[in-house]
Amino acid sequence: MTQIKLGLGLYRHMLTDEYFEFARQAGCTHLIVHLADYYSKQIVTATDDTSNYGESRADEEIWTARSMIALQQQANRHGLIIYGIENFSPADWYDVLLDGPKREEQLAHLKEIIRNTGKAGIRSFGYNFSLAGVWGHQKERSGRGGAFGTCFDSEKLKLNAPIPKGEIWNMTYAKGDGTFLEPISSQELWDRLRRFLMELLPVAEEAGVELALHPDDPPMEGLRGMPRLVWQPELYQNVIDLSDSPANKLEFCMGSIQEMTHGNLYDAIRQYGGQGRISYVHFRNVKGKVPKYNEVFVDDGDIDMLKAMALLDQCGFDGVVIPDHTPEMCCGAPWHAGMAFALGYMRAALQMLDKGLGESILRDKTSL
Ligand SMILES: [Mn+2]
Repeated sequence: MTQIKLGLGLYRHMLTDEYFEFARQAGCTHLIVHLADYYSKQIVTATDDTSNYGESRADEEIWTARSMIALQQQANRHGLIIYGIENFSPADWYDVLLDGPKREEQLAHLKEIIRNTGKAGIRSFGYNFSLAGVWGHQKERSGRGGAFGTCFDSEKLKLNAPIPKGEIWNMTYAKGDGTFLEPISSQELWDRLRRFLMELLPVAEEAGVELALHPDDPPMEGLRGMPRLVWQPELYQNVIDLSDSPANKLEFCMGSIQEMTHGNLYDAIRQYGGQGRISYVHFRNVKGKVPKYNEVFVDDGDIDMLKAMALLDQCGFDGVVIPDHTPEMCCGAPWHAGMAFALGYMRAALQMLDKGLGESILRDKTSL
């Protein structure tokens, strides 16, 4: 039997009994939840490159042990386990990212959040150490049959549009003064990540929580005048090499890694899965690479997803796979239909592994 677990990612407004029932009905046993308080516009239009996702507000209550334990219990009542939380709220850690005056105070709060995550029996905490964040995506009817999917085309963007002060991760945390963030070097950003991990990893280890880094999405070397950290597959190794703590893990986004121009996804699964460093997986497919790609249905992209799942299993990966974004299907419930389609495919892939078909999938000459 494969130890890989099927999960669904839910945004904060989806943390309700109805969404939990939907996940369980689709065969999920685990959830990855977003608690950060943001109301995302999701997509930045081609011409509107200073628009942001909205406001980020600090919300103490959602991050308390009491609140997280209650959420875990609510999921448990539906036969689900909350496996991970994805993303800090920008309002809670902007000065950790920017090395600003509130860094110490915010680090103390992040440590408290990690301790509470452990108290709620949540194994993983996904984070994205980025200044520009996920930026420049558009949504077009580019999926099979005209489905709405997320696209990236660097030619349609002002790639170096500077980030206004008061904004991080496309979100406003404070009123700006009309000026912009000063560019920093790649080395400076790596140093900020290292200092963040040195502070947080001992706390995470003690709490029984893994800190799992998402690669850059889109995986560009620079964006909005700022460097990026993991924009090629080999750069993930630098993150691992920063600390051998068992809490130092990866939020392995197959889509983002496939979009990178170096290497290939299968070797990345062997390399990082083989080191036991994958905490959980964003199981999504894509056509194309940087500087132009489209996110597509799970069975319709450049990745042989059955091979990817078999490789994860062969590495002994025992964490959760979730669909991540998926094209929306034209119907009364576009998000649900897209997710149900992806989950059905993933469930079939896991059942094939249970039947011992992983080896033959990996031997199959037609696989990529
Ligand atoms: Mn992802």
